[in-house]
Amino acid sequence: SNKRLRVLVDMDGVIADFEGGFLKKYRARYPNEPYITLEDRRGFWVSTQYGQLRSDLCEKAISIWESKDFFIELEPLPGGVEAVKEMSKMENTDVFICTSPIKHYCHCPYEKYAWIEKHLGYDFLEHVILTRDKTVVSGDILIDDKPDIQGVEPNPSWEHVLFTACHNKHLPPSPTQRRLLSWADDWRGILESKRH
Ligand code: UMP
Repeated sequence: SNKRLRVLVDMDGVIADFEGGFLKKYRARYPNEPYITLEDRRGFWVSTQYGQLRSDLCEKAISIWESKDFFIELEPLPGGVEAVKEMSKMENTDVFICTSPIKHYCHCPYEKYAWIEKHLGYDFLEHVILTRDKTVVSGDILIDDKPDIQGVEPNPSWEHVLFTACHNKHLPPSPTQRRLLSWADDWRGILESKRH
């Protein structure tokens, strides 16, 4: 077919190192508190696992990503920015960054735009979708590290390709959910498969 392909790429845990940035700033701010290594991370919600470690650590974890400069200072994940630039230059391909801001909105939405401008360039701001509900966004593929993506639309148009992260790498393989192990994995092949 000659239809254009629309690719939605998540930000935190896919092109921006949320988990690494969190752990570094948590340990710096709370040097005497226990923490969870990236190797021991389980479950999408960092705050939930910290709350299970000790109940007061849930709000201490949240205080980290609610702080000014948390999102803008996240490091790019290996190969992510390069992959997004490459796919956006491909013929018949439209790429959007599709990311959920936290509800503590004073820094996060601004810093997400600033991160995109810094790493992908000013023109890429035309290709940013901030939404708390990705099911209402239409696309052919959504590359996202969250295992269960739900919202008001029960049948989203996109195929969710699970991007491997420290918190999801132990999940049993699903017969219905394809994975991208990293940006060194065959993302070009996944895009190609959706053009047929
Ligand atoms: N987030 C939380 N709590 C957590 C972990 C992440 O609120 O324990 C935030 C960070 C991101 C958002 O803003 O959730 C996840 O966005 P997506 O990766 O689903 O786009």
